Amino acid sequence: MTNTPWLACPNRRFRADVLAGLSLPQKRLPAKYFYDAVGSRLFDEITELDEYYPTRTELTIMTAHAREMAARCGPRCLLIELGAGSLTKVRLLLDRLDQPTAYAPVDVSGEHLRGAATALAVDYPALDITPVVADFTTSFDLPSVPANRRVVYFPGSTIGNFDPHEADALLRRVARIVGPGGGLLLGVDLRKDVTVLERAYNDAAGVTAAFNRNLLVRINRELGANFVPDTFRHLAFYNRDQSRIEMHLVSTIEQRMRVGSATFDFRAGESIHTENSYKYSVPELAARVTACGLRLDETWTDAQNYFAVLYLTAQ
Ligand code: SAH
Ligand code: AVI
Repeated sequence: MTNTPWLACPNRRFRADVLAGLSLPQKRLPAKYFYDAVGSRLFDEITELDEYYPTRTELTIMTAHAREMAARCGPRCLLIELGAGSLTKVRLLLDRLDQPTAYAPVDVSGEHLRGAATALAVDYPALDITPVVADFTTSFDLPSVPANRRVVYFPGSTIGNFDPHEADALLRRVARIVGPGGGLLLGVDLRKDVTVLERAYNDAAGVTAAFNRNLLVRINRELGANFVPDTFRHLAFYNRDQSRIEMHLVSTIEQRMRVGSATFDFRAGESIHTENSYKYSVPELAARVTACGLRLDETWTDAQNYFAVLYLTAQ
């Protein structure tokens, strides 16, 4: 299904990234590793929370404008979704698209993706669905079907989980994948009141905290580590200078942890930086995408200007 070499031996890459990240002066772990089967389920729970406005808001925008979005995609398109998760939002688009030739959802969370694709196939029996288990920042295979246009659907503001220079590289990669005249339908979370932002990542039920700590549970299971997740506190705050929510796991005690044969010392209060979630303004984003070879054709937002969905054309 994919030619991404580390997916043939995913643990080796996971181990190398964890060892490298925990060796940095500010310990860091890549956010993509949140998404094992449990992490994907916890993310789905997050999307249902009152505090987590992005999913609800993007769905409102999609519901109101799916017809216009589908018209932008045009007839007989190959639809490629990045970070596809549970394949929920795309249904609004699929319901309006004019004879899509195929749909290729791409995600690192293999078990979750395959389950979601099977469920989608029941509801869309005529649709050619090719799930692709891959890291979308690397090269991956796509179905070779004739299509009038390739369109990448990249919802959820997952673009915000990449540092700006990585986001630019990803946008350029998308422009290459779809080719000149191809499209990108991009969902992006916008800057807003800090209280609203911080509430979204500090829910009262502790689901986001469990999602954050699950990374340690996964490292224990897959890499033979001995983290005690309860000795790490969930921390999420808005960094105004960088326009991003930062998530950390803060060691509440001084401790030495083992990952395989490597050891890592933690001071009480020392953190592992686990995720950034950048928040953009539409003009800033328009400038970025233009510099990456994409033309902004249309922007849809909600009444509160919390979230935006953009249609872009590769030049
Ligand atoms: N698109 C869904 C899910 C967003 S959660 C929504 O809008 O609700 C982010 C998704 O991106 C997860 O399913 C995760 O597994 C996937 N993901 C994160 N980084 C990835 C990467 N580098 N390559 C492929 N998938 C990735
Ligand atoms: C997938 N991504 C855009 C989510 C976000 O809001 O940054 C992941 C997430 N992290 C904590 N809550 C949700």
